[in-house]
Amino acid sequence: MKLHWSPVSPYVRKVMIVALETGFAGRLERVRSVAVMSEVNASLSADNPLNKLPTLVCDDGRVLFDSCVICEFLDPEGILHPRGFDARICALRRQAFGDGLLDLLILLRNERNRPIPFQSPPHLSAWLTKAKNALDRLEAEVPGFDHQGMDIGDVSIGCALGYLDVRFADMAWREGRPMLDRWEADISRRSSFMQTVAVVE
Ligand SMILES: N[C@@H](CCC(=O)N[C@@H](CS)C(=O)NCC(=O)O)C(=O)O
Repeated sequence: MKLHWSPVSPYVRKVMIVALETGFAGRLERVRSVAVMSEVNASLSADNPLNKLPTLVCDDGRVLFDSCVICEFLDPEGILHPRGFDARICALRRQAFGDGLLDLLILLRNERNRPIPFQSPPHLSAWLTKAKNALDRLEAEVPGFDHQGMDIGDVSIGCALGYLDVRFADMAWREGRPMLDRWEADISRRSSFMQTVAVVE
């Protein structure tokens, strides 16, 4: 299976963590692909017209995106995707929470990278406030996390926090959020997280 991959994409990291946890990592042929909002990557777009990472080309020719679909595909036994209804909704909600935070961070980063005269202060301010509100809510939710096992929600939230460390050190997200800080420190000691730490080229 061919995975359009990048060493710094947090959504790709989700997929790699799941693949390592479920035993599929060895079957993935990682192809270094570059995806940015302002350009079209012809070889990536040939597989995925949305031009997004991650994109998985299966051995039977099916092309899967986005990260949620790929993660589910790589977890046929439900190791990280609980089968029971309540546990499943809880895990999927937390996955949406982590992915939603990431979506905000990607928007912020793209806007920050534009030349200053073209940046939109209201958008920057609103996205930053929403990201901080999301982090505050996660801090409040940490006591309710299942601290024994790991599911797809943990993977997604862990990747969002890891991305903050890589791209938004100035946000100092750990300050005033001690429970989330400890939780992230714990999950980032897992082998699958350690093997997929972002590498900024
Ligand atoms: N919801 C998607 C988001 C994927 C995404 O936005 N990936 C970024 C890279 S980190 C991307 O491909 N950006 C290029 C673009 O939006 O054109 C997922 O979970 O896979």
